[in-house]
Amino acid sequence: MITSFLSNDTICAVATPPGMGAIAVVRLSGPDAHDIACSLFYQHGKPFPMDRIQGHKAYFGHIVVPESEEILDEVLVTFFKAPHSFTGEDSVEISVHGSVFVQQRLLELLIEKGARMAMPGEFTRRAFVNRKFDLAQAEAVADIIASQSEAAHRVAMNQLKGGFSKELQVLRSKLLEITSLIELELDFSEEDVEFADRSQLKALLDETQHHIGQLISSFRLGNAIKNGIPVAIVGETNTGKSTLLNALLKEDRAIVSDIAGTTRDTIEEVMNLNGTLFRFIDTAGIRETEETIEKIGIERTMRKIAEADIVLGMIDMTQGPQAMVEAARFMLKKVDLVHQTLIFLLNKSDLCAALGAESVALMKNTVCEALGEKAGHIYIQTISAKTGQGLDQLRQTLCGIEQVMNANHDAVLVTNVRHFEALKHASTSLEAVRKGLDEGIPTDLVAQDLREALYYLGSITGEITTEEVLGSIFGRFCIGK
Ligand SMILES: Nc1nc2c(ncn2[C@@H]2O[C@H](COP(=O)(O)OP(=O)(O)OP(=O)(O)O)[C@@H](O)[C@H]2O)c(=O)[nH]1
Ligand SMILES: [Mg+2]
Repeated sequence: MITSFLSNDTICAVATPPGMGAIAVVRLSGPDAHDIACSLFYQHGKPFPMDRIQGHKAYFGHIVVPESEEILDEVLVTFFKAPHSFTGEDSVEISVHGSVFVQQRLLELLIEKGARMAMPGEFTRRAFVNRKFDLAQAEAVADIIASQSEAAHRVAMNQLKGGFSKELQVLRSKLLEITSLIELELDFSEEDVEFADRSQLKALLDETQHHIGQLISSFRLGNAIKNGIPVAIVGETNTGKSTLLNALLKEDRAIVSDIAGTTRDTIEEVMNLNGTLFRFIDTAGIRETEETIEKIGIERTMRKIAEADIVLGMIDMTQGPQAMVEAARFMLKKVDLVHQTLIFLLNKSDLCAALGAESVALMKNTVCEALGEKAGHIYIQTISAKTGQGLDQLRQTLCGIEQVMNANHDAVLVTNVRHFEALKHASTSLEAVRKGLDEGIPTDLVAQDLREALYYLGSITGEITTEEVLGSIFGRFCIGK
């Protein structure tokens, strides 16, 4: 039987992670939550009377199996009265000892008394339905649970507190203002008169478009904070890219060999450095090849270079100056220095320590020749991925770059792909509005594009939404959340 998400029955689930722990929390929410809990919760050998329930208060007692009157566990029960709960419904949290048996048995008892097992995300979904928060905030709950770094947590927390939703409200009211100006024209369209002040309309439109544009461009940083700043390790074959990935991770993640073309596919691993997530991407070495699979791997390398915020350009110092210069020139052409940071890593310093300073100078010259003034944005370091020489300095450089990237951290950041897509759609619709106004397209058609923009903004906070969207968002939550 498929139970509707919107049904108004009482649901239960274990809210703590699966398995054994010191304690576990079983959650109950819905119209019968208090009734069901009181039928199992005893104090001083007697069922806890419903009329003694006070919201936000924890009571110590026992869960008693009704037929046998056996005590299942010593528990702490916290009651919440609607609407003052996470879900907005009457709710109960029962803290039991963390035995898997106790958790399971308690769930069975709750179900016997009329509750039903919650589906993934159903508690949060009820909170959304009861307007405890909007959809963007509900998604922030999932992000907080998943956050692996201080920065990711901070961004998610800001979204939960409504920072992003407020921003959207501002945009929405601007769009409504534009709509009302356009509708004024529509009302008088019979008389073929342009009533609205077109310059005011266009200025408002540009302002809104600029605001949306800022949110769209914040996604690159928002996404980097949430999923790790993408750092692509690229270079010719056998330069030591996989050795570097393994050294940074301190584990043998990627296969290392002296055969050129060992890495075929990209390998990604996330690592927390000083509270910041970095997503290191080891790539297939770049060389001329006719081999089909290796070619696909190299194409993928090129895509990963484009997606990265930081590119680690690996160069094998033992190759000699000519090859080094060529490799550096190749990478300088591939990296977009406006949006990306390039770090040249001159590897295998253990084999030619004496050449270190000379190699760095050679790279500096090459970079200066290619870029002139802009050369300052490029880092050059010698390392030995094998012995670990220079890795600490590399970590420091990465953290330093992250600090610069995060300098304007107070701004609201878009971190969610769904929001990013919706904003891009809204922006396209607004572009059409602007074009329509410029080209004198009939006002009712322009109004249609405007409604579309409003629709996309509304879809972010869930004012306008479909069952399918809700299902896919809440389905990704775990049971009990
Ligand atoms: N001496 C020395 N050898 C290294 C160093 N880094 C890598 N190597 C060796 O260089 C060879 C190639 O290393 P990999 O890490 O597989 O190189 P790669 O760049 O991933 O190569 P592909 O995957 O083929 O593109 C291996 O034999 C490594 O042991 C280093 O710092 N010093
Ligand atoms: Mg490799």
